[in-house]
Amino acid sequence: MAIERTLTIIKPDAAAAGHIGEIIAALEQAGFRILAMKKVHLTRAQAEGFYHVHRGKFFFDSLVKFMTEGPVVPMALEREDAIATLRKLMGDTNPEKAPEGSIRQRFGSSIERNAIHGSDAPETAAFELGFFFAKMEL
Ligand code: 3AN
Repeated sequence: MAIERTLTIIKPDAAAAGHIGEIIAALEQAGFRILAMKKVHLTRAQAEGFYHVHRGKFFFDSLVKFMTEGPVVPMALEREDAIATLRKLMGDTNPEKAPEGSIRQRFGSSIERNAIHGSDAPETAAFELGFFFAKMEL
């Protein structure tokens, strides 16, 4: 397996609830190296741009509202098989279906307010890393 990069975001629910440290600890314990990290409060236009693939879906407006309600913590992560490993560590989109011990099971409260984002494929990882970080930051 090759070393890969992926983008994660600690979402506004988990950031506001004081779970940033615990989520970073879980990521580091799982072998992820943090290449870059920031704390930002997204504008509506930025959240719409980040989630452009979901435009038109019934949950789009609500998702954008949620993602702009408070600061988020995007991070560029690196490890072997990073994309699939992070998705496994996060658990199902719906925290009720996420395995015991996964980040969404521990910190998520609904299918929308699910604590963490992780890129789902190499192409999306490339887009999402570039959305938050300049080349010289990585
Ligand atoms: P994932 O984050 O697990 O890849 P996506 O990409 O299908 O899930 O959805 C992006 C985000 O949209 C989710 N993290 C969640 O916050 C929200 N979302 C997805 N499906 C729903 C839904 N059925 N109802 C409300 N929000 C949803």
